[in-house]
Amino acid sequence: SFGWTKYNSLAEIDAWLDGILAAYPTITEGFIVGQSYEGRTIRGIKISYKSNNPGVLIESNIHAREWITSATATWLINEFLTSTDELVRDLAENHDWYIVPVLNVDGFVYTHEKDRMWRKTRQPSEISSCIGADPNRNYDSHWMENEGASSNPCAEDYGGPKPFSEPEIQAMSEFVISIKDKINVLLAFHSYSQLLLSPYGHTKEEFPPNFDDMMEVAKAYGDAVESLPYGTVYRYGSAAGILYPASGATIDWAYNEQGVEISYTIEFRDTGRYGFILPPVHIIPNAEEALIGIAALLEKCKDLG
Ligand code: 0X9
Ligand code: ZN
Ligand code: ZN
Repeated sequence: SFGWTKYNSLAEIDAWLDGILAAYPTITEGFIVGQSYEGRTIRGIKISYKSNNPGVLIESNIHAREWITSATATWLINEFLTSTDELVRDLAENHDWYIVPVLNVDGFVYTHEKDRMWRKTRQPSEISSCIGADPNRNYDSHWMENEGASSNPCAEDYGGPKPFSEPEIQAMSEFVISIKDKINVLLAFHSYSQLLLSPYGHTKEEFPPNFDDMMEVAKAYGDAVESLPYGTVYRYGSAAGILYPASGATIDWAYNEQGVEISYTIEFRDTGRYGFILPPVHIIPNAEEALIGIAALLEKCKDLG
């Protein structure tokens, strides 16, 4: 059964989502991003308390093994709908939320049933017996440039045979385009390392025009997390600058090609002790950090105009 003291299967998440949509029919709306290679439905939920709110898009579990991301995304959905805390109510009611808890549905099911450490999609390659591409290298923005992805189908960061070759990423790109005039913030949930990563991903030689603003926004997130009693610390910078070059990622495509001005990768807990196999006792603390961090991030965006 569904809960946040354990990690849930895709079937459990889908059933829980159905329950939420049925319980909050006026505030929530289900949407379909598209179909995966194996024919699963990629689902999302819009939460909207009133019209003309600024929109925030959360993409989660694009990497199959990063289970803390969908656990956190579902916890946030629940908080936005049920919390009586004033900060959470303000956050929930003054934004329109578009949340995709599990984007890489095939990979996610595969991590539950076959290989806990699977990262990529599950679409076979035409040139190799290795399966899948890195969905976070498959967007059409500086695709495969600057050693930001591998052309080897067996590599974990294989960019795919062409941009948007993966049906999940083609579908997500169409969904982003369909709502891009309604959103100015995109948050891509990943794990692990406790980082806030801004564009650019494809080069560390250049920085985006609003880089200083994005760093202020990231600092606000990190400071908010540090205000909690857990002692968790986040570092921040551009993706290529403080992590490694990675081209064709969601946030870079949304920022570079679609004009989404605040576009962040958030790498959740931990810093490597457990890595992707983060024990479930971390779910709620991590989600609390995400909640207070996102609240501070959006508040800072508002201040900056
Ligand atoms: O490599 C990735 O895709 C992300 N790290 S992870 O360990 N979750 O795989 C980081 C992506 C950040 N880079 C860009 N946005 N370009
Ligand atoms: Zn380029
Ligand atoms: Zn990831």
